[in-house]
Amino acid sequence: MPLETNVVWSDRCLLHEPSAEIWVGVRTEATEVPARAQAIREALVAEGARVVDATPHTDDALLRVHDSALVEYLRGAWSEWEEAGLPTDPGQDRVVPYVFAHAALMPTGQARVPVAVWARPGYFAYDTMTLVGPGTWEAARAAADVALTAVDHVLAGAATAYACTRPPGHHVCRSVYGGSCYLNNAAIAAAAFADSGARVGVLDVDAHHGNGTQEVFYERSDVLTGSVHVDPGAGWFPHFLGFADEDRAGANRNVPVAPGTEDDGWLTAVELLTTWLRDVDALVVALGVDAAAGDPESPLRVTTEGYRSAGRLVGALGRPTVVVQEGGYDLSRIGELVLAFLQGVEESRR
Ligand code: SP5
Ligand code: ZN
Repeated sequence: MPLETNVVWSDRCLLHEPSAEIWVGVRTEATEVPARAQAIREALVAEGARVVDATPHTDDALLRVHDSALVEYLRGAWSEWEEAGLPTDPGQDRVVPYVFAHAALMPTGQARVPVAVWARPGYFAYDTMTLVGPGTWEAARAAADVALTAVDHVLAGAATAYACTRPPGHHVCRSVYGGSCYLNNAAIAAAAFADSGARVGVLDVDAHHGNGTQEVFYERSDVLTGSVHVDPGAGWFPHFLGFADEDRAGANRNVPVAPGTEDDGWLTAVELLTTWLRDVDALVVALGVDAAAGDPESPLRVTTEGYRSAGRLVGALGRPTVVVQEGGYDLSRIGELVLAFLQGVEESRR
């Protein structure tokens, strides 16, 4: 039986080429590469999925989630870097911070955006791994359109839509970016649903805590955010966030799991969150498949069948659902993992 869920796509998402990640000061090979999206698309098309192009949306939808200063910075970051000559002197071909606007520097107030082009990224980025190059803005902006188009499909009556977003988004806060992410696609989708009057749930199954989505909706009771992820207390990104005690007004739920967790433990956590989200009107799934065994960026050991079961739990909620792609870095497995999840969703809807 062919996959019924439409794949929302934009070729522009391929334009971001991070080239590297600066990790502990060392330039290491990038993992969040364009081939990820192509591998997913191929696997879904091979199962008969229909690919639909994203339609343009205005910046208004982005500004429901992000500070305009962040959006404007990202829009111009590459060109101001290039115009300042930094690609030739000192020879850095990607925008990368060297100083950071650490909160403890500013006991009496907010930092100013620095005037030096080389200092500006440290106001908006919170790590050195998330590089900006010539195509980064166009790709990130296209990914937001992909997520918003998927919401349109569901609001028009589709049970589920899959947003093949890249670069990913769930580590981006209202005003700062990081974690290989630039705009928070899942949060933008959730805010669009909420604007239609729905009470929204975000279920984040990426191997890493969805810290950006948590921060964006922390003060909002109309959007519930739940995340299952490898325990930051065991030494994993995003390190500062993702602990179980971050729930405030009952609108956020974190379920950290130990490194090495397999299907049973992970699915117990997923089910705890789907049960918690059972009364929402609409659901956004932040679908990272980096929790899979063998993924280079996480120590979790979920199988393809585990992702299928997670999809079944989501489908069983019977809610209008937008699935937004997040992480997943094993190019040989990423397609089958996403496919299994989407098949699981469809199976329990039948
Ligand atoms: C969207 C998403 O899954 N972002 C996760 C980013 C987590 N990156 C943490 C990187 C930690 C160091 N990785 C070492 C490999 C060097 N390339
Ligand atoms: Zn991840």
